[in-house]
Amino acid sequence: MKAMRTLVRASAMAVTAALLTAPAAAEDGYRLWLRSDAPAEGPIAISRLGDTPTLRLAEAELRRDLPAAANLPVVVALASDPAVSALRLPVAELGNEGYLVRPSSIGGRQVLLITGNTDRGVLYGAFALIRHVASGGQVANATLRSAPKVKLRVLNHWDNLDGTVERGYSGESLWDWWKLPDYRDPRYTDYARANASIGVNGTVLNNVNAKADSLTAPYIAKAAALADVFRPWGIRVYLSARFSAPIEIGGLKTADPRDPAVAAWWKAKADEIYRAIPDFGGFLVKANSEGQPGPRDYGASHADGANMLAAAVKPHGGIVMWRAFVYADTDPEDRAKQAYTEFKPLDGKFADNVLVQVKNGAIDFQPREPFHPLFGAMPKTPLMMEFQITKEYLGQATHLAYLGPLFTEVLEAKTGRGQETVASVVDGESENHQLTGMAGVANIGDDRDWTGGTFNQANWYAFGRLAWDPSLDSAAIAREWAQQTFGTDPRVIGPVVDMMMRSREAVVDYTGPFGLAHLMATGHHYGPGPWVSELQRPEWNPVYYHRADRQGIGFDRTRTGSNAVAQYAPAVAKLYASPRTTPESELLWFHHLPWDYRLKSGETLWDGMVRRYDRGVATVAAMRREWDGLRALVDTERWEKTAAFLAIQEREARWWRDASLSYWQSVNGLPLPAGAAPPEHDLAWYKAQSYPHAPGNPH
Ligand code: BDP
Repeated sequence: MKAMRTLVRASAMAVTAALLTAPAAAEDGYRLWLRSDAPAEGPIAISRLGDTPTLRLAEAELRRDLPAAANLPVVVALASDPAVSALRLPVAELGNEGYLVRPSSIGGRQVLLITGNTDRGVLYGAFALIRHVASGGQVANATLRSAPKVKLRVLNHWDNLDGTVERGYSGESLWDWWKLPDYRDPRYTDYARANASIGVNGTVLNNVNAKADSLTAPYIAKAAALADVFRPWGIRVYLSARFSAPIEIGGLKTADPRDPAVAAWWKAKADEIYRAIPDFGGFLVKANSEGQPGPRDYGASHADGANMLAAAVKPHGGIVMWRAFVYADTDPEDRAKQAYTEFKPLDGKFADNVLVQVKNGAIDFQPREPFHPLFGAMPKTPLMMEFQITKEYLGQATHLAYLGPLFTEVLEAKTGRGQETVASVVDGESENHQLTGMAGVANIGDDRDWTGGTFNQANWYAFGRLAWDPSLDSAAIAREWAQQTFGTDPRVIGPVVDMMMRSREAVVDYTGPFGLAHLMATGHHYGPGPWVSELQRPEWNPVYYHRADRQGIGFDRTRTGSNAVAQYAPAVAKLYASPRTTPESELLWFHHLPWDYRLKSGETLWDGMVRRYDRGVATVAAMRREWDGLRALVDTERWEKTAAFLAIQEREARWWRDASLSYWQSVNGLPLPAGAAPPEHDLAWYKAQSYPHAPGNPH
């Protein structure tokens, strides 16, 4: 009996001890990369000079996130504060969003000063210090300075008013339009905080496939409520505008941008929006693309449409982001050429508050695309980069694909005009544009961990960091994200960064190597469908892109084909003109080659393709093993979710490989090279797979 009592007491003590050491809540990913709690031993000395809502947030963030062990008092202050201006620090080059963090002497005391020319700059400085400390740096010797290279750093939410998200794989929309404006979910604040921590300063609330309703008074009031929440975090709201709204909600007979009544309607609409949202950012427009209305419906140009809207927001300081993602069913031209053909002649015709928003590649966010030929081709027009953070074509929510290398590969690409890079076009350096921007199609939803999986958070993070500074290194971003997300233990960080840095290339390998693209299934775009050929518009069919036949595979975009290569500057066009000088990673994007074409490795194209598919699957298997090794070092909930996702990814990588190979074999009749495993099923089986309820599908 006594022994029993002792045992009970002992186990009760064990439970109590466990409770004391366990975190207050399980780590479910909600806190993203901002994982510190208020220091247990009381906050370090933090003082704030000046008082604005944003300065107060900067102070609160430091109190919440800096470790108690920090051994230097911290002062947050505007550079214009007399105590700071007396120091004569080099603050001019910080602009209105940059920050400076450095040990200084204020009022005879040694402190760590966080300053900027605006309170937003100070807030970014506070987050920079938190990032520095969370990735292993010290408070005492922190010396950090940075100013954003890109002015508009904007998320594009493809969120619908009914709560669904087009190409969203993380639950429903974060915006509860129905309960807005009365109920402001605290999550809106957490969203703004996360964005501010990585420098995002704008958000387009609604889908580019827009409904006119979002421009009606009730929805303007709802957007205004969100803008109120976001404002102190330095974030402006923008709206996608449906070009035909004057007809749908304005009672006009036309939306012709040259009609004065249409222009007057938009002007009045802009005035109405600015009364509710004085710092409204402006409009994003998808026009004459995939069934959306636009100026071409009236024989007017994209510049006519953009400039008419630009005039409406101009008196209020607003801008228009006009998308170049256009292609038409009536146009037999290579889809990859159409945006350039349409927009290049308009260079110099856009108003000065218009940015043309260009996707990173000429087709559509594929796992790999050469940079869009418009970059470098419209020197008189600010071109805004559009990346897709949500991984529509890279395995959606469950595949681990860190997009940092995809983003930097495009940004670092040379346009062929001297030393110009895509980044220098986007950040304005190349042509000295002041209005610059980068957009990322958001991967955020109402899932508890925001993005449907821990590693998807890294893509949101990397987008923000690269929008701030497109010259950052993707591995360095992976490392700082991983340290903030999992802690600084090198036994974790090494494998995590390694997995991340291999992941995107693995997706390229198992979905379509050597520059193949657009091979996915129809509608939901989930899984393989290289055989699809019966869709109404030719360029909706994968066969349009790969052009595989008994002799060879690939899209000839040289002079003997569509001549899309001529859209690049001569130095780049020359490289792409020959398969020998085209990077092998982009080979079949530009060339139709025989299956027995000799790769640089000496093997045939076909053997090389099979090897890439196998390499992709093998890399995912290796990533799984690496993650397995971290079981004891990562909190259970996040570890298990990622482990389950990696198992899905490995299965689906095999599916992609096997389905693709069995289809290619049905076309080329070639055997697999020695040692390659035959596909698990026959082609008919792969073709029969159907997923009517896959998420993110537009409806
Ligand atoms: C494609 C998506 C489609 C979007 C379109 C766009 O499949 O849902 O509406 O891009 O960017 O990638 O407008």
